Amino acid sequence: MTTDQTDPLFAPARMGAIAMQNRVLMAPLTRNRAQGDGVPGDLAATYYRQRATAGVIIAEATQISPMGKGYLDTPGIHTEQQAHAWKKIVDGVHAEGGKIILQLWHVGRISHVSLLPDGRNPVSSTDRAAKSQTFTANGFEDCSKPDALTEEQIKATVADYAEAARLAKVAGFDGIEVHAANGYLIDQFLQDGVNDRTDGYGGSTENRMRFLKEVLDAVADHWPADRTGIRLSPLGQASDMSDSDPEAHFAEIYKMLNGYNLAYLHVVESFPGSNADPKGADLLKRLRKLYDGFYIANGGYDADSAAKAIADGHADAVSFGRAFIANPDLPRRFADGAALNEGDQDTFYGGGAEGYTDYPTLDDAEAA
Ligand code: 8OZ
Repeated sequence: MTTDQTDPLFAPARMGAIAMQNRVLMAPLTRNRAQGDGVPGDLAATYYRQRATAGVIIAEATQISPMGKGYLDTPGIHTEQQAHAWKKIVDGVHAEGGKIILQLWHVGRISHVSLLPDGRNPVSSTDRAAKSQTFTANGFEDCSKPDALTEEQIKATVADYAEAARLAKVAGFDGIEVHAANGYLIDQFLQDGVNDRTDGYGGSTENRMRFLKEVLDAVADHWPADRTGIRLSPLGQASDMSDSDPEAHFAEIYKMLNGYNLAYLHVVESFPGSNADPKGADLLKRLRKLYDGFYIANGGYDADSAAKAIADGHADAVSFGRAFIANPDLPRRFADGAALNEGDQDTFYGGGAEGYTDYPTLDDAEAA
């Protein structure tokens, strides 16, 4: 790899009001190292600060309410204490000249009664259980059967998004990303493989988009559109997700999003362990042409293919997950054509500093 080939990755860019030093973004990564009360710890501050050379960091999925939690030890953004802990993380990234966005998350039915307040059932668009598993104090367990949200509970959940957005502002983030991908609550409304409602939130594309639109309108109470992004996974089958006609459905969603003038659309294009289906890649390219704004591609890219996607006009930036876990200085490694550290899967989820804050930079490796 010559430096020239990766030049597109290092052209400065702006998405909405957020300026970035390069187009190598850090994808949101669930690491399960928060405390039981959803307060991110000091190690998280070190971890994110080490990765501040990313064009922008999109911090890990963070539950907007106690009912939005679906895995052990994920962080939250629904208490002042959590916001305060996040502020320390944000300040550290800013001190290094970096940018950091918070991903707002509600898992919906991808949860387990043991993780929820008073052992309550998870909530969803449906009362059908996900054929999927989640990670609890007892290891992997089947997802619990959910209750379908009533219209009143939908309103309260939308209000939870607004309050979480307010707290993200208190924490000083550069922006927020609404997590509408990967089979979680918003996706459970969007896609008809799950959404079986017969009220105004089910059936037509217009109805299935309603919850998402209400969430986007609610977070707009606290954040301008040009600091708000969204993540979608039109072809994702994670967490028992599917749609009968993803191309037609997501075409309408992308066009609807044009009207919001968001900072960006972030698309999970492929998934670790799944073989890239060329038909899927074509579909995603056709969909992308319908979106007018800044587009972040994610999944299965390396430096070369990311630079090519930008040069070809498919993407404006590319986010990297696994590569950023193991390479805190990933943009520099791409620029230098340097070798990458390999990530250790055993320490992806849960644990302490090992596999979290101890991956060496090129400078560390030279000094050693
Ligand atoms: C991996 C493990 C747990 C959660 C996602 C938030 O897929 C996640 C997630 C990923 O968006």
